[in-house]
Amino acid sequence: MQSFPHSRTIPLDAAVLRLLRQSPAHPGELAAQLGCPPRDIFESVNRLQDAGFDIPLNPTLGLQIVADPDRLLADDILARLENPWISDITVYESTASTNDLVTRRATDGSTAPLAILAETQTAGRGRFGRKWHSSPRQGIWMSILLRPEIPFSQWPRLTSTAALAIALAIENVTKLQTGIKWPNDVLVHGKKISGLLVETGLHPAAGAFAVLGIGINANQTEFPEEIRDRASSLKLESGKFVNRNTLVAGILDHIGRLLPQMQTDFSGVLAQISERSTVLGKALQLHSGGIPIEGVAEGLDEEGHLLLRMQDGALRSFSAGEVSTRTP
Ligand code: BT5
Repeated sequence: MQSFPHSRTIPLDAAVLRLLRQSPAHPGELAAQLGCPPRDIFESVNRLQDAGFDIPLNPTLGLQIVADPDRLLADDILARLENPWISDITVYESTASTNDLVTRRATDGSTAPLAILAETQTAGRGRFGRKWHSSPRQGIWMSILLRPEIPFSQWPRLTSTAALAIALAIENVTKLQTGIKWPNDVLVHGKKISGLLVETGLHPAAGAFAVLGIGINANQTEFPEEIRDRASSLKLESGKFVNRNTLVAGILDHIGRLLPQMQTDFSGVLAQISERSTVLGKALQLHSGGIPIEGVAEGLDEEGHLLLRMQDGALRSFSAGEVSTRTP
């Protein structure tokens, strides 16, 4: 069995899952590896079986994971993380909005990075108070508490950085090509798979915080009438069921890697976004409250703002809004 340096920085059940994913093992081997009595391993395996894993004990090979449950599980996400920058992960069966739960943790004074997921949201929201459909057990509805160490004026970088993390994780897990629609959507084959909602707040002692809300359609096979023409899921686009814990771990790994880059080399992040942009070079209408503005998207500036060439030849930069392709 391979060495396992982080084994006890994560909970026992996560550590057991991680070791068993490397290779089947006998309970005694796991106990020795994890520095605990064999009885703890049996109890852990019982808990994992109760959570829906199928882990039979083969007399020759030992314990082996033969089936994973289709449930979001904090231990399974932790077991799959390669970058242990985040360790506080909680999964709820149902909540109004995971952004609200994380905001509450932040206003209660939590400082460490943490993530909250729910199998469904009863009042999931998008930008401008719009509804976000969060069907039970088919998607990823997740919010992350972050305190970026950059000036507050640069915090909008978070939205683009998270969009890139989602795009990269989707590409790794599904092999699909992704598009990033400025500023906060990830598309596959032109349809919306994922949306981002970044909200900020202030705690008197702990300071400013950001709540990064991520919605991803993973395994839906149908959508409500009002979004059917624009929305899709990874399963519909790839034809394959997606293990959501694998995708969550992939997103968290990419976020953990990209956050430092966002602080020191944001142009490197932007270059990867530009490669995937679905708007650059296109004639667009931008809605940001008030009269829609028309122009051609020429690029992203150093803060990720959209640069639009106006009809009078001027180049203007926009930090937020909703874009649609202009029909002549
Ligand atoms: C977004 O807003 O795209 C941000 C969505 C963020 C959702 C996450 S889930 C976890 C966390 N908790 C929350 O309560 N929210 C965050 P926006 O760009 O405003 O897009 C909203 C629009 O997308 C809606 O008006 C619909 O047209 C469409 N839409 C709604 N649900 C969708 C879905 N599941 N898939 C694709 N499009 C959807």
